[in-house]
Amino acid sequence: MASNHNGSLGPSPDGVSERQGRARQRALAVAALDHDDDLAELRELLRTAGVATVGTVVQRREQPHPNTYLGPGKVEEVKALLADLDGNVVACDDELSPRQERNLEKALGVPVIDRTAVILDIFAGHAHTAEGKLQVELAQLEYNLARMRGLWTHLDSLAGGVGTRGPGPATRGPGERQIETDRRLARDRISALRRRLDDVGSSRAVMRAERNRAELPQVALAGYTNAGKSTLLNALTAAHGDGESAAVGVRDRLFHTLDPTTRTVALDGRRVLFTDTVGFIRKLPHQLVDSFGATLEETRLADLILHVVDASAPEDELGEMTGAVDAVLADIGAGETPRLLVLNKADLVDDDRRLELGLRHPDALLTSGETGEGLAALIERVGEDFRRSMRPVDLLFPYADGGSLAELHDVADGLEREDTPEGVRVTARLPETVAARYERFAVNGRP
Ligand SMILES: Nc1nc2c(ncn2[C@@H]2O[C@H](COP(=O)(O)OP(=O)(O)OP(=O)(O)O)[C@@H](O)[C@H]2O)c(=O)[nH]1
Ligand SMILES: [Mg+2]
Repeated sequence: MASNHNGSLGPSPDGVSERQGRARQRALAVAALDHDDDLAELRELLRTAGVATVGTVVQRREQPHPNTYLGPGKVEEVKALLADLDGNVVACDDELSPRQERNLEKALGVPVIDRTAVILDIFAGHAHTAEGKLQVELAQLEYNLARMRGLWTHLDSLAGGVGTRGPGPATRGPGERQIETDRRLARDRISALRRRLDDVGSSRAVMRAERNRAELPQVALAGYTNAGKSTLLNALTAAHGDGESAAVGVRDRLFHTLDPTTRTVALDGRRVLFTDTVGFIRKLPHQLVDSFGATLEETRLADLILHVVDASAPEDELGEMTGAVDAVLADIGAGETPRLLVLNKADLVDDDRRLELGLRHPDALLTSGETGEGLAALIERVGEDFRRSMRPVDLLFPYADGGSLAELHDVADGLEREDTPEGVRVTARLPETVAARYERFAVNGRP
């Protein structure tokens, strides 16, 4: 029987080995890096995409080779290893240029996929809502559009072979016309997708405007994929929610959550909205950041970001993960939003490491979505953050705007009201961001 070359990954519910006995796709994972690495993350990505990893090759070099990603000697080594391990695809840990991809495929004789293609493939498999599917398709099309040159060369040489048309240097072969058609089709589809996403985006904006009218403070759970964001949201809503919402899906696989979910959480008498959304990763494909703009907007517009990280990861990995998340947050325009570091999966951390984490991240909170440890402290801390940002407001609500006043009770501190001929005069303390939303009711132009 064929053996499972999955190494330390072992069988899993997603494991290809379990489903088919032998994986159809058997990848050799390769990387050009300036440091040593066991490519654990790339293997995990491949596993999530349903591809078995039969071996890994890391070449230490400052920069990937411009033509072939790996140097010529390493390419030969990979070729030999593919034969030894019976691999049928090569997966690279970076996004390849179309040229690198083409040259590598030619040299190795097997399909070459890059990190971006693997991530896009996972997203495609995990998208459930109409919006999620549109966003992923857009990202995939943009990725493919840059790569159709490969197809062109291939078709052109094929055409020359069958002799349908003289492939002389001045003539345009059928391959070239084919690629032009493909490109045009892809561009048309891209504009159609953009338009549809704009429509979805504006209905999302309407929903958001409705939420904003409720004036509730908004907290976004952001962080590396698989850090436990959805588990935390479930634990928080179970303990402090309105008791009405279904649990968010949780699984030990990368990018399980793609679509944002918002839940109400009670915070010493006031209500706050928590949103769980798509996770980030190192070298997150820019096509995804672009096409997931509407989804990431939820994070960008939050009053507070809880940056959730898997505290059971070794220190250097933890640093890399938080760095990657900080970079994406800056990228999407959320760099200035107040942020709280949440070290999750505390139940997997021993006493020594707890001490070290406390010293290295004195402002962070240690939580476990699994055992509930630290959740009360987290709620307390979020409340404290909002209270600290509170400022006094002096507002006048015309009688016609009674609704807005009712909602104010949910978020205000020390609210006092007085009926006047012009409307209800209110003094209270409000979180800074919420106060800004009430600007229009300010007395004397001073909220
Ligand atoms: N031991 C332990 N496991 C946890 C904890 N929180 C989450 N997990 C596990 O970690 C895995 C990922 O959890 P999720 O909540 O799906 O993580 P996520 O950040 O939402 O992941 P994506 O949506 O894929 O980005 C699941 O197998 C969870 O059961 C925790 O506090 N302790
Ligand atoms: Mg999730």
